[in-house]
Amino acid sequence: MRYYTHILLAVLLVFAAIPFVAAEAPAKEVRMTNKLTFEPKTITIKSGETVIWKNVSGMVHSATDVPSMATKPQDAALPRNAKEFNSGMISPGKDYSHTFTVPGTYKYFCIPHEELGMVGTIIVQK
Ligand SMILES: [Cu+2]
Repeated sequence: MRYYTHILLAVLLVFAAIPFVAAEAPAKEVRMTNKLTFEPKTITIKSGETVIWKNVSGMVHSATDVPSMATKPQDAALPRNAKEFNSGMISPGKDYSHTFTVPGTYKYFCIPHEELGMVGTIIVQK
């Protein structure tokens, strides 16, 4: 009888844990490529979701949304009240994550390749 009680307890624990696992949405992926692009270039997420930038190229990139660092003002934009973010240099094979909690449109760029057109957009919905 004790044996079955233990199994029952184990099953209950597994089911109790599922909502916690499901509550955390997987990060949306943006790849940084050898073609000096963010792929996809534009993504739409929901507020509270996380974007993970993966450097799948052989060179260093960044994901930067700091208007004062942009060569062209239109390459960096944030909703009012949103915090700037900057991955710094991401080496080949490395990644960087940022969680977006303020809805709106974010335009960001790669520091070494902004002038070569390496820019992206994230639309965060409520
Ligand atoms: Cu780049």
